[in-house]
Amino acid sequence: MKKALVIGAAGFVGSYLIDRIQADCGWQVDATKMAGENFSHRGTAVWDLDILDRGAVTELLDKLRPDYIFHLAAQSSVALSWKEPDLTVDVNIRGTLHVLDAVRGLDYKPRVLLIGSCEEYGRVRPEEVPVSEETLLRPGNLYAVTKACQNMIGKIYADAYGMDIVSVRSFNHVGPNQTPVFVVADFCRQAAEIEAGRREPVMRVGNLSARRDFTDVRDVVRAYVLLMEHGQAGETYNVGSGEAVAIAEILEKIVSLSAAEIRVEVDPAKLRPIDIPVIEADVAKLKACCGWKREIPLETTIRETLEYWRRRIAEESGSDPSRSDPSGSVGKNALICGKNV
Ligand code: A2R
Repeated sequence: MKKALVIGAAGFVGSYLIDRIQADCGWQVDATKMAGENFSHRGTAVWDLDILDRGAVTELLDKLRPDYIFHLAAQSSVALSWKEPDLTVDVNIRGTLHVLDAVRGLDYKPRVLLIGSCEEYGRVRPEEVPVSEETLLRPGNLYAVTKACQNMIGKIYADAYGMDIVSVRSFNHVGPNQTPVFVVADFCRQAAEIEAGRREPVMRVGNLSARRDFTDVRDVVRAYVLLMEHGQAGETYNVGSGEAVAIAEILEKIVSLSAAEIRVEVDPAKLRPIDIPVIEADVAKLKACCGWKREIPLETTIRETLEYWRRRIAEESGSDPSRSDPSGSVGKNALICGKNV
């Protein structure tokens, strides 16, 4: 039986990815987490691993000898990268180097999938949208720089050492269980807290005009598995829906799904030092490689994410979520988001 290793499985994507691998591939799955993290998954052996510990990475790979390595471990927040530049550079660049060097030292050639980001494209010009993999990288923040660097290291290792490395640039992925550092989860949590009476009826938002390409995390991990099976070594593939949506539209959808009266206010703390107006994926290369296309509409993802936060807030406060929205999920008070900003 083939063996897959998911490095950094305790984050948002890990469980979804393992579910997909188990459903589609029949591979044995091992996973790693940080020592302080709580993570378990049915049918999966979980190992503690800090990718900054070069020796530990080598030791684990020698022991497990996986055929497929999904490298998810990262400092994945743009916002945190402004506050913790050392950590971001260390984990995303040095940590990746440790993984690739450990793979290089093996006496066989596992396939590695490196997970990059649309942020690598950075200050995309209007004529470059939708963004293909060949677009010049102009990273606009430190997280983006580290992911661009990871991608380049992957390419160098694939070419120089003949390693079997495939890279992706993932556009925004969303869904239940994402940390509210990210925008859809943040808005859904705020809406659920307002419905539950746990905060004043004001949604605090950052830059609403930015347009981003959002894909359900379950569609994203399906692309990862397909690329692991069919991607070309040394190549990079965009993973996204191919359709950018304004943050304002997402906010409007969430507010319209909410049972509560919600006012919208800009919170200066949520405005990033540099923001980029539009990022949208050209996914022709991904489609040509493995026939992937989005299956879950954004509206479904938003609805499920809001439901997730309602359940979570209700669990935290020991109350029944149906009391705040007797109709189920669709609310009555749609609000034009720009209006109150
Ligand atoms: O930062 P934590 O404690 O949440 O842990 C994250 C973990 N991680 C590490 N793992 C091993 N050694 C390290 N030195 C280290 N530092 C952080 O990687 C977290 O459990 C995992 C990444 O999960 P998330 O931050 O939730 O990212 P997500 O959404 O699962 O995305 C996975 C990949 C990343 O490469 C993103 O940059 C890309 O997809 O969008």
